[in-house]
Amino acid sequence: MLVNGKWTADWQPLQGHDAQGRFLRQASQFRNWISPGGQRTSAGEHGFAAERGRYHLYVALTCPWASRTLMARKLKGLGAAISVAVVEPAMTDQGWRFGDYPGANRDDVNGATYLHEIYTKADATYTGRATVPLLWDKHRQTIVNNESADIVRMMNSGFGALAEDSLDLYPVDLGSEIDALNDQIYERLNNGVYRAGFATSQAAYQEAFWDVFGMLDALEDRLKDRTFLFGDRLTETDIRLFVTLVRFDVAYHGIFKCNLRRVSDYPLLTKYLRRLWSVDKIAETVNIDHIKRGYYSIKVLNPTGIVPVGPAL
Ligand SMILES: N[C@@H](CCC(=O)N[C@@H](CS)C(=O)NCC(=O)O)C(=O)O
Repeated sequence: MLVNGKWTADWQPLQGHDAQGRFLRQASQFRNWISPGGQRTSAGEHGFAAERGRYHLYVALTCPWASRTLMARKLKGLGAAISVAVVEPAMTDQGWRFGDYPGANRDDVNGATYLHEIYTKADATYTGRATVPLLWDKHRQTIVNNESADIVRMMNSGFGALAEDSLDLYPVDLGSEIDALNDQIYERLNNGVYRAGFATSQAAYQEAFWDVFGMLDALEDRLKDRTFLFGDRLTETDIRLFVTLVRFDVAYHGIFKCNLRRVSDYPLLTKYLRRLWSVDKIAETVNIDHIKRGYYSIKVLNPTGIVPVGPAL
């Protein structure tokens, strides 16, 4: 991670732990907001106006949080307005790296080799992890935001006429229900798998493990009579669930020891996953090779770096 703008030690996936061995995630630090007129909205500085070609999104295809933002970009028709760069899937000892791995890019916008260079370009004294997703402003030469939940909402409503308006990922009438279900899915499933995978005590692992499968069971039940989580309308909550489901059998079941069941053992979740996969352009945001290679390159969990061949999909 970066400490006062300097890269320190080797990259470690372990972000932090409490006294019981529970995994703790770092809070995102850049929280500015893009809006049609550039006026300050809920957070951050003034002056990030929605303009075609001005913003650049850095992602890893292995990363579920980054993939949320890629999905929102596609669904909101912002592909031409917001450019993207993809880092290589395998973690290096200096974190995410740009390069020539198939499906990855060089950094044409900032000419960086490692993602952490972009954090220090924005803030020469930054202390924290150099995470994806990261939304960069080419005009002001700084980071707009590095929190995927914010970026998804910005893509939904911050780009005005540049975005597709036939799809509203956060309809006003569902706002509080979406927030409540997002919280449950985040805690028990999206981050639950990480809490299981990075636990450093048996008790913390088991606590997370049962959260994960309790949530999957509850979602299987919820989907009995619905196309999407809130009925016929696809919302941001579907995006947030999809990114975890699509990684589950190929990564979390193995490397994070979430192995009571696979998603493919849940008939309705499997149908739901296929349904979303076939929604226009969503499949383009998924790269199973990057997902497997990325997770299985986490040395503390897999010292040999061997990537499993299966499962058959
Ligand atoms: N709160 C962030 C979390 C992002 C995050 O943890 N990204 C991971 C990849 S899945 C990362 O870049 N980790 C690098 C590191 O921790 O050094 C978000 O949702 O945007």
